[in-house]
Amino acid sequence: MATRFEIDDAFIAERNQVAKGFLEDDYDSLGDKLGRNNVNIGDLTAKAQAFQVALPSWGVGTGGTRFARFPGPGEPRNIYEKLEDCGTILKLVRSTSAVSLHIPWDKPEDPAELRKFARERALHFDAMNSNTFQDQPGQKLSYKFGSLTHPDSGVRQQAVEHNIECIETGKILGSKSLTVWIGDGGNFPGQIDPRRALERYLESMHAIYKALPDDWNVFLEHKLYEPSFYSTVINDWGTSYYCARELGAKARCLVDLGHHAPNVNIEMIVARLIQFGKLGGFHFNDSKYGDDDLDAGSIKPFQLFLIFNELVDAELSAVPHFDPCYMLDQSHNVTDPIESLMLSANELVRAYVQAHLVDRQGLTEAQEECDPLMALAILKKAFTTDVTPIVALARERVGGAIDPVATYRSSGYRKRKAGEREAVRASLTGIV
Ligand code: LRH
Ligand code: MN
Repeated sequence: MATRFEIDDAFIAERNQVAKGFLEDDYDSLGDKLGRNNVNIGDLTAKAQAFQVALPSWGVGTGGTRFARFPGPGEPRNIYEKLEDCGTILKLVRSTSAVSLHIPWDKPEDPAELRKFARERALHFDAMNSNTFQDQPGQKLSYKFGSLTHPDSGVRQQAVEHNIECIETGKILGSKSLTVWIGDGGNFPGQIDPRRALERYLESMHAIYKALPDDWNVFLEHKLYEPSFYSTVINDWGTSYYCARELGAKARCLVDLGHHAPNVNIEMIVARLIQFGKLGGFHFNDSKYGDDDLDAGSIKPFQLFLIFNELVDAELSAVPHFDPCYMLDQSHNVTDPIESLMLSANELVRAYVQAHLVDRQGLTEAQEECDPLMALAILKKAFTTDVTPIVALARERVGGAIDPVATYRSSGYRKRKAGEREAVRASLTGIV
């Protein structure tokens, strides 16, 4: 088998020598500045080093829209090449050791072999994602009019069996959770009976829930619209929360940032789900209009910070059973997916570290004394603190790259992969 080109640690260390420049000076002066507010930069750096976010296997290929997809050079053609690219991202940013698979897009012929291949690249598997929003070749019954909520019990049963198959594959891969997002809904008033559809969703989900091992979770992912454009069965967090409660302790809600109407206060939804003990995890991305699946922190970085402000507040106040799964879910239509995923992972680390800078006692006092201006000023002080030296040194100290994109580009990895991987035919439309 042809050797697969990889970026080695020595190359990263050599590039870091070049990039190190004033990083340590910047780090020390930031340390002095934070020290004046009794904030220990070493503790923050350790927190940054410990932060992990899972990569979406479907995110390392070039994404597209219904209009077109413009594949880039050296596209991964199968799950092994996708894991290669995930391994490269991990080497450079060190905060992405888990990969979330999508079935059947990534259905492994030999799950045990895939697990071994991943482990050789220090990767493990996060949530499995089922897919009953597309019809597969040879599939008996179509999901055109729904899946877990379809009027035909045969279609519902087929969709339940697919989810159970995802659990069985996940058990061999070492995954501990299943994410269920369904596009079920209608394009016309009257097409779907909302109450009957939700009853069928719960009936189907109870069957899937029964198949979960004791130490697994199932994440319910709500979405306002698309592919249905009039009504969606699991359209908002309230419906998702109700269902997670109905199903049981192993069922929790997954918040995809792009699945809400414009201007919805997502950090409030996060605070609610934390308080209700049902926050299962996130699909981080960003958006301007709809479910745009843009790079996390690229459009609304303050919203991302406010979400992490709620998460860190819960972490510091030791909310019981608080251990949400962090995943990226993005579509990279015009950038190199590896570069976008690296920068997005760093944006999450940045928001997490900044949220740890919030003067929580001061914030509570401002809230209790009805001093809104001081409350906002305290949040803004943390959000406007440039923590780049912490995020970069946290990477460097665990063997990552100080400047991941510059190191990646100077490695020639993409060009080398283009050589190794025969050109992928430009498919006309759709996500990888
Ligand atoms: C639906 C969604 C879901 C995935 C898919 C790739 O919009 O966010 O999480 O299954 O994207
Ligand atoms: Mn998602």
